Amino acid sequence: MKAAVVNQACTDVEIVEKPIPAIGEGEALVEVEYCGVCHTDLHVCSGDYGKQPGRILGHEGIGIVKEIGKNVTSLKIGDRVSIAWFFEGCGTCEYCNSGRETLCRSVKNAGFTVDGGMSEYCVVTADYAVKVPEGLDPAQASSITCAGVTTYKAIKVSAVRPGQWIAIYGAGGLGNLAIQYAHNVFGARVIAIDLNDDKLNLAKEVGAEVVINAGRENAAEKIKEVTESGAHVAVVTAVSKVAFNSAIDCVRAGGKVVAVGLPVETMDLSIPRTVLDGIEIIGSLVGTRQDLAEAFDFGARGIVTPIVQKRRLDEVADVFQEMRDGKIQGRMVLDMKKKD
Ligand code: 8ID
Ligand code: ZN
Repeated sequence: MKAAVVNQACTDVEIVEKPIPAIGEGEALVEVEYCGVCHTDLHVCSGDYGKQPGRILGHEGIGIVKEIGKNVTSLKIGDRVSIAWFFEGCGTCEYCNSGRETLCRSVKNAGFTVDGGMSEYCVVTADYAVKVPEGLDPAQASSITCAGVTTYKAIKVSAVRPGQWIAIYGAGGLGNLAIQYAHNVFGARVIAIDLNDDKLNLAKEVGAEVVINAGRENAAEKIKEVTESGAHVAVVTAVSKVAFNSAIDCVRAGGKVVAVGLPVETMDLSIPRTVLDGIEIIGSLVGTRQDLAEAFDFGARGIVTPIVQKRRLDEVADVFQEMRDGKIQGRMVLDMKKKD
């Protein structure tokens, strides 16, 4: 089978030929249909969180179960399932047992610590693969498997209420879905901030009430002007500390900043600002299996519609470069069967 892996130098992605993996007890073999390209794949490829040469990338995988191992009761052959960053938890620790399984200290992450979905076949831990509901397009489901669930969860964590202002920094793959969940599911008023006008135009089309190009305007000042005293919450998906710092400045007293983007940098945090204005800064990591099931459901009912474009697996290096260059609208999804 063909697979997209981290190259030996940990500088880029490459396509290699690999044997179809064998499954063990509790596992299933999935024939992958689609796998979205997330900015996290770029970080993994560059060794930003530890070098993983030869690792099969991808954590926005969707495919069909072809084989099940011994003692699998949660899946059957023919089911359509996800291959997500939260690939498996231990199932017994304080995090797994308190609804915070993505923080499990022995977690396995697809496309990082175990082989992921940018491949014609992939092995999943059956009890951790979330089923895709009927009526949800599989290419769109792939984008919800990371971008969708991550932003849905981040907005949940922000506890924004209907009618409140939410600033979403970064209108890329995650940001576009964040806008849709914030507006269509949580009933919030959305301000989208990016550096790219095309992404901001698309942000408007999917529900942003106000858009700000942070390359031309001081985003925090503009947000304070529009909202009178600042946004109630900010969700940062941008891959830059500049955006994190602006997000802290843009929220009103008592506001929350939910950190989602993963640049390898530090943000500046004024202690008086944090204490005197009661600002909360919260990190949010993907979502649980239940969060993913909920995020899928909004997609299946047409309440959010991921914007996806299908590409061939052998175009993966081009897609990575387009992402580095900030040229992608919505999400590029690798289509394992696409030949033209
Ligand atoms: O669980 C998590 N926390 C999680 C899950 C998935 C992805 C975190 N991530 C991380 C990724 O690793 C990455 O660091 O979220 C970040 C965004 O992923 P993405 O949405 O897949 O990336 P993208 O499509 O390239 O979008 C990034 C956007 O940020 C804008 C870019 O123009 C682009 O539209 N941006 C940048 I870069 N700097 C900006 C700035 N200073 C900015 N927008 C506003 N201000
Ligand atoms: Zn991702």
